[in-house]
Amino acid sequence: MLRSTVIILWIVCSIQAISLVSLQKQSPFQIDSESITRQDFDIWLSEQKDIAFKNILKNIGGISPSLNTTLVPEGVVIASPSSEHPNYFYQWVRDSALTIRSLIYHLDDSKFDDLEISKTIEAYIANNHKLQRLPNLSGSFDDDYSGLGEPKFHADLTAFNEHWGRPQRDGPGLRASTITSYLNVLEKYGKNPSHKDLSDCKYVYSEIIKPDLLYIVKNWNKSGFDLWEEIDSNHFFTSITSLRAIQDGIILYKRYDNEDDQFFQQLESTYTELKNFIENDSGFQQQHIPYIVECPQLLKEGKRSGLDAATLLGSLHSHSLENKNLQQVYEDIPFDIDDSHIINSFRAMVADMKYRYPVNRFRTGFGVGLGRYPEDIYDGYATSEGNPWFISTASASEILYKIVFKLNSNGDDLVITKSTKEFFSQFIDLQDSIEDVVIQYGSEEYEKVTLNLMEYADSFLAVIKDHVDNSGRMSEQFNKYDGFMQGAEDLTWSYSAVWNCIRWRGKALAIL
Ligand SMILES: *[C@@H]1O[C@H](CO)[C@@H](O)[C@H](O)[C@H]1NC(C)=O
Ligand SMILES: *[C@@H]1O[C@H](CO)[C@@H](O)[C@H](O)[C@H]1NC(C)=O
Ligand SMILES: *[C@@H]1O[C@H](CO)[C@@H](O)[C@H](O)[C@H]1NC(C)=O
Ligand SMILES: CC(=O)N[C@H]1CO[C@H](CO)[C@@H](O)[C@@H]1O
Repeated sequence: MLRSTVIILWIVCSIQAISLVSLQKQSPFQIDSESITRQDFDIWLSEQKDIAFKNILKNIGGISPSLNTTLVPEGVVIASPSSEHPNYFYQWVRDSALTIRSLIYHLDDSKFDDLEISKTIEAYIANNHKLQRLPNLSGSFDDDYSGLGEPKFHADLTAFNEHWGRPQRDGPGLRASTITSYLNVLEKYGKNPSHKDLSDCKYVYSEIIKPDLLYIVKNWNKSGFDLWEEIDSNHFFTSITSLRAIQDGIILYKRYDNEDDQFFQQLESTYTELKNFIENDSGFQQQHIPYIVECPQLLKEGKRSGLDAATLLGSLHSHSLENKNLQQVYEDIPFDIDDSHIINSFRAMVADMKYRYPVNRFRTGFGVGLGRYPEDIYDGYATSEGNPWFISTASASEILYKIVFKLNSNGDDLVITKSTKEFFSQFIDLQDSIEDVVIQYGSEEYEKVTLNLMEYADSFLAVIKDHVDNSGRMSEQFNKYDGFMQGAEDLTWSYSAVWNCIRWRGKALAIL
């Protein structure tokens, strides 16, 4: 933890007359000397980006210096090396797909000049061909692809046959979109897969991506467990990431297939129906609620507000600003990062969690640590009280960097409407105008909003800086009272989310 946070803690402890002994409590990973440079934000960012990437690789079989490939074969992404209290030593379809995306971005950034990484990605793809076909408690491959809804497997590529929240229907779409991104990168650099089990791109499409798409076609309107594995219902994250996968499928079909008319029609009608579901029938959008309701059933039952970091993650992972072409491909998918519902989900999360989590109270006016959802009671080991998470905090920050990037790279005017006014009034004086305000691209005001947004985004990364340990390591959560990390150590997804965020900061800065 950063010294200033320690000082704040000191004040809190003094006020509450708590023994200063509590300040001696060490983060489980604390080492003797400070090895990261917290006092200089820019230096910290570049160190932390590097540390995050190295720690992603440490959790992937084959490329990891510390994992035994008998237990964790090449290309297998474990969620965390923690095998007890809690046991996250498994491969989740979702966590793996999202983590591999970071590797794909890195590979593209390197102009496909990192063969160890492409080898790892291809091993991941080949493993998933096996996982798809493993009979499991969600079902099997032959039985209508129902086994593709299985959320997690043992690290050694065998089925996990114990009680769990299953099926989780986001897995097939996330995996299909991740592998699509890899095929796109191969195309871009004129490459072919080199893994012995992946003969060519068309094979990857028809044997691995297509079954996942068929799963979505058959199951998109059924209930399933959410990304937090708790609630069997309809979920925004699942629906929006599945819609992206179907869009990916439509493009891949034209590139590699063109023979299976019936399948193409299924993709097109699923796209239309799922989009209509998301926009109209699901209840994700409701008339008097400015934010996305992640799980409408829970709102209806009076159990939750609907606010959830899953909404921010869903928006981020169903769109792309990697290049103009991809931006266009996903343009028709609703709820991009600059949509008023996403912006208001962000705003409402901040408004809630700023006071919900005591560690945030001293950060008045700036970024705060964000958790999963206000009603959360999972503390990383069992149920007690929810805490801020690295994934949520980094994703919020990434959204802000992407808003800046999208506006400035397109040279768009910033149009502030009634529904985004409250958010943008933090960055520019909007007086009491009731009409839409248009801030012209290139104007002085535009630059001011841009810089203020960047500063605001940075202030969320600064929260992360204050809560990582002295080696830049990250667990799942940080305690809402004392700020020390807890939950699964070295959570792969934490590293991936923070790496993505720092990468987007760089991309936004580069175009300003
Ligand atoms: C890897 O694990 C296997 C199975 O437990 C064991 O037999 C082998 O010795 C281990 N290899 C190394 C290098 O530790
Ligand atoms: C899901 O879609 C199928 C096919 O269109 C339809 O038969 C079924 O009634 C739908 N189920 C729900 C719960 O909407
Ligand atoms: C949602 O409903 C509106 C109003 O009925 C309609 O115009 C729109 O096309 C629908 N969206 C989709 C994706 O069908
Ligand atoms: C429906 C189905 O095929 N279920 C199988 C899931 O996997 C377990 C063990 O791997 C089998 O026992 C089930 O029959």
